[in-house]
Amino acid sequence: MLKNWIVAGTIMVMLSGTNWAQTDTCEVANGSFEDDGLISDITAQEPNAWDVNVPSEKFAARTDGSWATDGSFSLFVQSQWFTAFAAGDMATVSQQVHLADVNEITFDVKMDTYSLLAWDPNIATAVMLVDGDVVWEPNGATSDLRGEYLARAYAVEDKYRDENPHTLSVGVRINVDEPGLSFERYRVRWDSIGCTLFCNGGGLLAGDFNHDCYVDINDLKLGTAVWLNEVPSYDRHNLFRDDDLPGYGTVNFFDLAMFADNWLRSSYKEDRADVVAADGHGY
Ligand SMILES: [Ca+2]
Ligand SMILES: [Ca+2]
Repeated sequence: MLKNWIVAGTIMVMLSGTNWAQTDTCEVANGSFEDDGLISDITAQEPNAWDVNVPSEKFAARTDGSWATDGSFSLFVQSQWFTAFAAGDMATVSQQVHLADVNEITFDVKMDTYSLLAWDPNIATAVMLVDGDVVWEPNGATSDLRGEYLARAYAVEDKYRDENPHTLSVGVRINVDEPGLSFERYRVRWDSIGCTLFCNGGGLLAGDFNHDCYVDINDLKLGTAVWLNEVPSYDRHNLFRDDDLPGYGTVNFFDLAMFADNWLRSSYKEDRADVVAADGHGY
């Protein structure tokens, strides 16, 4: 009996020393939209765990098998055509999540148009929101948003990392007033929505480019490899963004200063104090 307790205790110590995700505090229910199979109209039948907010005169949404990165199904949301829109019109699905120890919300998105013409980012976009605020949308520096956005992540900002439930939403948003009739359908597919804990929930530090919970020589090597390069704003090496031009940043001394602030620091939750956290930009 005593021997069993010693074995169990040893395993618990080993587990507590790992930085693997703790699924009990990081969960998006039915984040892969597999629970229900095909739903031809989610305003008539909500996908398990998700609340639907899809104004059906302007949008349509379903779960289907036309594209999936996990399992067989994904969420498909599209704008209606021959319809008038106001800037800010949205179609979303939402659920309550606990983010206290969550560092990233991860997901895959595909965006395309019915006509196969370019997707102008000024007209519409895919959006992820927390508590109604947009926290991720694809980089607007491109003139055509069509494409697959795989293994994307929103780094959860500290303001959401508390004990309160927060509303996570995904969908599509119209960005312009379209008083006449729209002759395009903007189509977004979402799949594999999940979450990640880093460093026992302590989060990643600015400059921890290899995600091992320390800022050290290995990260410096990764940073110097892009030194003075022009990179997209969301690039993880672009730590300081106040000097960015729209859509682009340069990895320079401003970024190095933030990197240096975290030099040789650990971000394990138990070690964490007065550190500079990676900010909320996705990558
Ligand atoms: Ca799926
Ligand atoms: Ca590191």
